[in-house]
Amino acid sequence: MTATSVTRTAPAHVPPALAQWVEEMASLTRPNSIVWCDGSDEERQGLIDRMIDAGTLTRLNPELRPNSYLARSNPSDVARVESRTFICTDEEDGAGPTNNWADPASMRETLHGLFDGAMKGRTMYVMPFAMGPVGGALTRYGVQVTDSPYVVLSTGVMTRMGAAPLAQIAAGAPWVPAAHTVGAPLEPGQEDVAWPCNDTKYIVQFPSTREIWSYGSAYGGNAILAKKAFALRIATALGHDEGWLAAHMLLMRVTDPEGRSRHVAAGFPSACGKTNFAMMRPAVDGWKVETLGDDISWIGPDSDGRLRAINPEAGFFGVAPGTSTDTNPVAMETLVSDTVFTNVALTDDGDVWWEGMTKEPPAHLIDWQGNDWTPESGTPAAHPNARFTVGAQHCPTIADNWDDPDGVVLDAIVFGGRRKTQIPLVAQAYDWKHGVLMGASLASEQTAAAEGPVGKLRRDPLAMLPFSGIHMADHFADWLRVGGQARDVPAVFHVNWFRRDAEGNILWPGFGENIRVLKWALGRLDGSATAERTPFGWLPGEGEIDYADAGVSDEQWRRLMALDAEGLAEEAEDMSEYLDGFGDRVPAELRSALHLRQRALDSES
Ligand code: SAT
Ligand code: MN
Repeated sequence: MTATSVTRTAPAHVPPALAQWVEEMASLTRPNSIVWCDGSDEERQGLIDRMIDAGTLTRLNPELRPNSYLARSNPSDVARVESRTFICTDEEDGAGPTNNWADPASMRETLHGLFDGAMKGRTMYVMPFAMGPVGGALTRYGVQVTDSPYVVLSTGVMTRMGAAPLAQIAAGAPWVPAAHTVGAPLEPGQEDVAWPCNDTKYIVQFPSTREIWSYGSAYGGNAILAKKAFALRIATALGHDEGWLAAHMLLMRVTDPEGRSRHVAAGFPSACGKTNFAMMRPAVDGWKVETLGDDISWIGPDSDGRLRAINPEAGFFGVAPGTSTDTNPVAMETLVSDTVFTNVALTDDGDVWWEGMTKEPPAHLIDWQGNDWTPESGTPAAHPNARFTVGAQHCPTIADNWDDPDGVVLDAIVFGGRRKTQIPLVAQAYDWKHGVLMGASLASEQTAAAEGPVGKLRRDPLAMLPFSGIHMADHFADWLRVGGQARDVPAVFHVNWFRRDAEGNILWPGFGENIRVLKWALGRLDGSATAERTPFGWLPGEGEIDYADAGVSDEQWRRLMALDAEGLAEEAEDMSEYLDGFGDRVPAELRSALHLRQRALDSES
């Protein structure tokens, strides 16, 4: 660590406001040097070499897993920390009851104290990035500074990063500043560790000034600020002002045997199989599913008044445990090369392993903390939140229009949760308003793994519980408004792959068989599939879904689709109380859609 002077390598055409912000960040955090990232292969290779030297990355066996690396995080830095995530709206009630609010002025003071000298002994990387195809109408730009080369490598996979977005910013595109440090300054002569971080963590969004500040973590959404912090939290605020929606939704193209393609966005709470659905291999011949995104969609009206969507990201940051050739063969094929794995186990021949990848675990592994592991160890070999980071272009089912700057016209929206009881396999909303109610009512039953009573409903409105940068009720209103102003809205559906019978057996096989549900849903768009009106929504008409071919008996089908008016009425009452918690900002239209459902259920029971 010899260099103590700041090197300035700003490329030509850096706009003054950006140069000034970088200057301010440098004088606050006092790094040894500043590197402007260009997003090139050479830059990436240099970072990788540097991280291998530092012990941050281990090169995997190039014959088994070419161009791929393993990172092991500090055991205290393994996931997003919602308790340390703050939304600093000017008014306290601007953030709403689902967020941690903090006063912007005092938070700024806290952050300035923490960032003061925080990059000493390190390099500050400046990463201009685009969320969405560079130049696209829905695309937005950001610049993150960070002292973590791991975060640079990850951001290079998850976004379009470097020279091209910088050119857009230079041409006047607005940009969101995102300041990140791992909070581990190095004194002269002090040796670095493989995964620097700090026990104190802050992930802070300032929606009105469109700023992000993150301190102390290098893991996932805490540190790759383009992802949840920008593409969902700041983006909900941008969308609120500009008339579009940031959604926690996968995006896919479904093509029927006649060659007709439709685009579908789908939102599910975590642990409901979003990545599996986005990469589905259909069980019905002639149908094709292609992937445009697995996590985030930005949805907005085009000049014709139709709703279009893009995936703002450029890669997948997916949970590894549970991924296998049975559950998600497409993901397994995506990961054969060019992947950064974090907190998975290392095999003796230099490949990766995680729980669920194979039925039999290997006889010996190095676990995610770097210790010897055998099946007798009694601990997970991979951390449950171990991740793979891989570019979208490596996915064998990536759609050829996934990075079309115009995005794709949305034909259908699907919401879903994990529900053992009550909720039928599929239902169609009567209209957009009813569809927004379905999305706002999303909930999943808690599993035994989570704290709290098993089976208790955890509401996760629009699958956005930890991801809205504005008051959730205002976000509901944005959904109603964006759809209400569109000339043509996508049809909205609600699905539940997880219903069980009285004995606890799962009723629907899921995975590739889910195409049967999509087939009916898309048939509704042109009126070729019939439906029956119920208090929950439109249910598939008799014989519309060929469940027998999915191995589902008549009796199982009856249970899958059964509506228990009394149970659903209780559920509606629970939803009504839940909405009370958002106060008088809840849009009247949402209330009226819920009243309509309650009245219909009352007259049934
Ligand atoms: O860590 S991330 O926020 O990127 C992933 C997730 O928790 O969904
Ligand atoms: Mn997600």
